[in-house]
Amino acid sequence: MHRIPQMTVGGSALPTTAAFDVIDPATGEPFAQAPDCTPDQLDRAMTAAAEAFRTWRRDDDARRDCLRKAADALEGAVDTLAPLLTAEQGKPLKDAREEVGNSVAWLRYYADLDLPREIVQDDERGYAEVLHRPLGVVAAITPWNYPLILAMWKIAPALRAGNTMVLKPSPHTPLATLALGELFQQVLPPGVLNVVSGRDPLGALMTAHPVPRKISFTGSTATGRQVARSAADDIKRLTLELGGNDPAVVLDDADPQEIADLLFWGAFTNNGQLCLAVKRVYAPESLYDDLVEALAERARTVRVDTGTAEGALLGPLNNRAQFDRVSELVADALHHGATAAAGGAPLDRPGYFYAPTILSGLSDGTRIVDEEQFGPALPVIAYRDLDDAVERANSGDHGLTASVWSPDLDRAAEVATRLDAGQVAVNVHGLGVRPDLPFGGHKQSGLGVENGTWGLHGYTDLQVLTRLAKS
Ligand code: TXE
Repeated sequence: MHRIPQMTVGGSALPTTAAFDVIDPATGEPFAQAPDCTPDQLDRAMTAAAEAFRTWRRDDDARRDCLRKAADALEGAVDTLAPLLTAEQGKPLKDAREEVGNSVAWLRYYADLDLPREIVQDDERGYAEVLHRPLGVVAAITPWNYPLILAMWKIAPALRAGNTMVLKPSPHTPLATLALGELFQQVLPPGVLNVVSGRDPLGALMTAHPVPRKISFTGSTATGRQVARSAADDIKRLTLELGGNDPAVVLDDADPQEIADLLFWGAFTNNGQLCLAVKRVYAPESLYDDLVEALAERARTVRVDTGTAEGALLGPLNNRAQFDRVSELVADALHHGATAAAGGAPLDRPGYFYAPTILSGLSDGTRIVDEEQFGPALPVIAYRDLDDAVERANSGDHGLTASVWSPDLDRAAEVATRLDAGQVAVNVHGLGVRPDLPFGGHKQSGLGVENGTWGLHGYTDLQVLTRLAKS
């Protein structure tokens, strides 16, 4: 067993009074423990954050400075954080290192971001300015697919805007986030970032708690609904980043071999455990067999192994429930007449390993097409009429990201903007995930956006300052 990392409250470690097991997804066995936060300990974290807010809100330059120091500290800790992330999440070590690197980039982006004053009037009649005021304590709740970067999408803008935070990672992946809290004890004033861990009921306690003025949540649509209900009681501000069932629409002039690599990785990055992964492909009948085979060839040859194995490109799924869900959705598709052009079953080894799977011969109305699979199984659906494909791509309750694939860039862009999603892309999927662009879902994929100035403003309330001119 690894050392139990501590929760961070008020700038120091909070002694662990109860703990729960953390499972290694590559073996299915417990390999560490994490603290199980009690309601009393959560109160202490909220109080510490509320007290820190009094001074943290005042000095923007000091906040920028702290974020820069945090970025340096994080960059220096990649050799300890990345292996922890791989151990608890399952992803290959190089991907874990990249996640730490991206988290550093997000911190630096927000530290360097210039926020111009918004002066609407300044003349002989008077003065009017729109200010962005920090909210107070933010309760941040994150999932298990990208524990560090998704936490940083919240930490960096919320803190830069002058808020303080109580952060809770998923019980499946608490360790790297707890370690981040320990690391930042050295660079942030006490109480600015508090990190607690616990099972799912801790999330509900946080959203119902009277202290936070905002909840920032990334996770499933079902839990997002509960979070929104809970926030309604005292009108907490809310950002929800929920799931997606993202379509890729291939046009009839595309070359299957040309697009196969980027399309494959658009779907299988992080083993498909990515809100913005391609979750279904619509391909014209004329290209269908060639595209299925090009994708299947990549699925058959990609190296799946433990995250620490040299050359592994995909690891195991993160947890038993997700493994069971992917297994069930693929079995359901096969039962209803689909063909597995690649994969189609778990790998015969301990842990939550699943063979990268390409499914053909299925259509809308099959569960794996209509629901978010969040795993390494991609359905490819044939279409005859493009308008019909666009309509099917737009069906369902999600609208996170989408892509269109064609050498005719204007035609592809025209089709892309007919897709109902927060980000659309041409000949690539997910290119718009950057610190300086807004990321958020249409329909039930979310509420509000993260990243860029738009995301930062989500951690503020507007305040209008007016005065009459001197007479
Ligand atoms: O998510 P949950 P789960 C999707 C994906 C997956 C499904 C379930 O389809 O199959 O969600 O995953 C905390 N109040 N995504 O069950 O429950 C929980 O402790 C407040 C998409 O792991 O949404 C964790 O920290 N918080 C997603 C966080 O919510 C609560 C990424 C997410 O857990 C809570 C992950 C409650 N009542 C899964 N119950 C994406 N958008 O990328 C739980 N939590």
